[in-house]
Amino acid sequence: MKVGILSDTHFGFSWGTAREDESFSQAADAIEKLLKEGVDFIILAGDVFHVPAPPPEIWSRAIDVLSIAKRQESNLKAARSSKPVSRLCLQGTPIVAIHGTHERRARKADTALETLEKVGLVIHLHADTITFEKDGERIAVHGLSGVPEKYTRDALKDWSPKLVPGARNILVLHQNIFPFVYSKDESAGIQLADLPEGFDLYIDGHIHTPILTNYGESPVIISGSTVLTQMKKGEQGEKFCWLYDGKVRQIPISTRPFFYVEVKADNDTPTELQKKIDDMVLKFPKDSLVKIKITGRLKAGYTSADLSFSPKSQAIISIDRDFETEESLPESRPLTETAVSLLSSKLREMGFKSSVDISRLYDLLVEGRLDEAAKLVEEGT
Ligand SMILES: [Mn+2]
Repeated sequence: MKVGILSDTHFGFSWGTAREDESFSQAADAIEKLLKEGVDFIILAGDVFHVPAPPPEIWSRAIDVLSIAKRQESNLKAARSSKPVSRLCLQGTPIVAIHGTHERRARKADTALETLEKVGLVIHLHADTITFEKDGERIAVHGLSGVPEKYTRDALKDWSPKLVPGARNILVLHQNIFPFVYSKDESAGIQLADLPEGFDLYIDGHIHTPILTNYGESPVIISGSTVLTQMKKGEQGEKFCWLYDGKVRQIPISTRPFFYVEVKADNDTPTELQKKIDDMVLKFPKDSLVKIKITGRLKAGYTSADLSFSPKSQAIISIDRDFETEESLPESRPLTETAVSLLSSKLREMGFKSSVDISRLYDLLVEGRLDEAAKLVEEGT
């Protein structure tokens, strides 16, 4: 059997901007390439959508993309699974998906992936295992959807996925794994050595830069995103989908070209700096993505607040004006994590006990389930 792998499609990323098609077209390219390779099923390792409750127009585009896999029949059987799997889900080339940090909702609310599962577009795993069979060969996919980083270790321990004998076993996660973290401001709940042993392949979503490494004898695929969400220097490389048939192969996907450039302000006035940038941006191809990081210093008396230009270019330009500090804040840390950490520190200041599950409290507040939120607070104080 051949397995296709992709992750972090972030459907709906940059919706309403010049980049709104990218998340869909690049994921579609990945799925089409995998089908062309004749994969029997596809693993999608989380952050399928960019937001937990996308509007109908994003659903519509996402359904178009995921339906591509329905066009090619792979005649798989689900030999065994820890949850019921409808026949609809097995039609075409099945997509097995876990949800990520961007789709997480309050404990009892459906994630977008549960809805996709109801219409047969994905098989959603959360601490679940499904074993596929074809021509006497078996592959077991064990998936744990994204959990807050500090609970990764406990979630893995509580679940304790059991290897299926006589099958190739694949473990799928959506977590930070040290040292392959998302940004230096984020923590990782586990390192490679904390992964359960004995799987033939490990797949991790969440980290947007693709990495292929090893855990013991087994490959670890950090799939990387299919769309560029961060515009960091390290993200200038290619984006991939992956093939696994006992061996691992990367397949580059067609992406919008991205360039990261640094421009040094050498005691320039804003007008002088603008001229430098205007001249430089001319060389970038139409519709490419360019991030300009300004370094150095402006002429005395000027600050970055005096820079208000938008250079004329056929490329899509984004300028980092915050150049007095060398390192800027991470741009794309999921908003939820920032909000939860703010809420957590505020509550601690107010004397809340650490036993309150802040992450759950936040989810309940966002969902407007105030009675349950109040109950949770009472329990924890
Ligand atoms: Mn992601």
